[in-house]
Amino acid sequence: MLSKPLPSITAETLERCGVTAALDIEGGLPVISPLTGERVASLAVHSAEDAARAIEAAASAFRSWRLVPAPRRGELVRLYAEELRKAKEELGRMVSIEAGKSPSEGLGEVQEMIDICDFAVGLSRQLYGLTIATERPGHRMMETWHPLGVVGIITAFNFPCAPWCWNAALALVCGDPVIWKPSEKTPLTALACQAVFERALARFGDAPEGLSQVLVGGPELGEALVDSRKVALISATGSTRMGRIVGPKVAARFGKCILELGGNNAGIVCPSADMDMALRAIAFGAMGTAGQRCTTMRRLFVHDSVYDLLVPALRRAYASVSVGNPLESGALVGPLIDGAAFEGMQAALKEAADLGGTVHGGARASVEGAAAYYVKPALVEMPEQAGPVLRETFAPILYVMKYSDFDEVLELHNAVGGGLSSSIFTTDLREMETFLSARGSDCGIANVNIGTSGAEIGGAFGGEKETGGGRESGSDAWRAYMRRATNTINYSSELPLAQGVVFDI
Ligand code: UN1
Repeated sequence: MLSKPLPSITAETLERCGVTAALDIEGGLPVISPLTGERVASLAVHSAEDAARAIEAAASAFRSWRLVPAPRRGELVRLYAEELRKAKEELGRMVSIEAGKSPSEGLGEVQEMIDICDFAVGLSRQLYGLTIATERPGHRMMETWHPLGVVGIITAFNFPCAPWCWNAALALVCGDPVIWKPSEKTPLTALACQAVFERALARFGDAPEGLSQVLVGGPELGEALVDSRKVALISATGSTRMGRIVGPKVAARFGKCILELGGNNAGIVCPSADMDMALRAIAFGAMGTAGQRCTTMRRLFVHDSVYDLLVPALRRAYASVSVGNPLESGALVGPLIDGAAFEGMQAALKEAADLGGTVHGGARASVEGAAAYYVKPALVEMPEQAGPVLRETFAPILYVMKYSDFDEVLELHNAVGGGLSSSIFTTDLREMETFLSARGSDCGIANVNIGTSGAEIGGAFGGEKETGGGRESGSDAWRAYMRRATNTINYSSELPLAQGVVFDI
């Protein structure tokens, strides 16, 4: 059991990352570790004026950073990846302290940062535009990609650092300064990432001031970014509720947005599935990170011919999974972020029971005392997809339903607001390909024989519908951080007009 050593663990860990901020500001922003429910720091917060100054500094950094050749910009990100490798353990620990993740998941999140940096370094030599066949003789048509401007990055508590880096690493090689507004619940990890970034900056040498900044504080700082015409792109990770506010505000000023919002991710278990594999994938997808990933598996459709094989095994896995302080005990399931998350979970379970659901688990597990919220993950057998099953509750609840017809289950699968991640467990080629086809999963991520969570960096990450439509990290996600210009050059001595138009003067 932990006997209050957290604040010193926090201070030492932050010091090793190079964070110099005072951790005990009277009346400052309280930072609570969900591991114990205790306050580990109290931080000075930025004001709206600070945010305005940060935006000015970033705008001025943009004027010079956009002129630095992209491969040289990539060098800064390469140095950051080196520093991240050195600081991996400390940063992983910060993630565990602030977000309650297991050491392995905390380190995994830092690994995602390293991976996106490596990806971005390669990209810094591949910001390709097309050369396009033109209908006019003696002409050449091409497109070029230019830096876009200041990028405002808003992130959520559940992934306190990786989503920032997915954006920052690409933005920086694309020529854009970044301003980060982390979740109020996880500002320490952000300060630690920034301190490690400053080590890379010092080695790089001649980067402009204000290239990467962090704003610590409440929603008014995010609003300052959202409302500023000097912020060309807002990349926001969080709830659909947040996205409904951010999206229209940025659109009203014709700014650009990458929205990575909630999901209501499902798995389908078909008769031919490898049941042992499905069981393990579902267990990680639904219970991992205490159900607090945007990609967490929240709904499961099991074919009625295998229901009585899989569901009892799942129930056993749910009953036996270790819940506890993962830094102390090696438990696989850590705490919920706070009391409000616990209340939300209990309300959803009650609603599910009222609709005829059979709830297994879900009760509070008293691991660390009154202010820490550990729960047994809940498996809920539902008669149909209704009520809370249609919503994202950010907690470890898996709603399980029977299906008999494949076409029907595809309809049910897509009949929710979220469109982030999905998976099918089958060895039947037709089912597999149909799930991945135009009439299959409508999500941004569709997997076969793996769970819904744990996406890797090379692929574009994000989803459709109420997930917001944004794509980050891999594939051609970089294009969102640049502006495209189409250039037509006439190297002839004639002036032919396109579409054969004649205009002789
Ligand atoms: C999130 O929860 O916001 O696919 C991101 C995953 C991680 C990212 C989750 N790579 O689970």
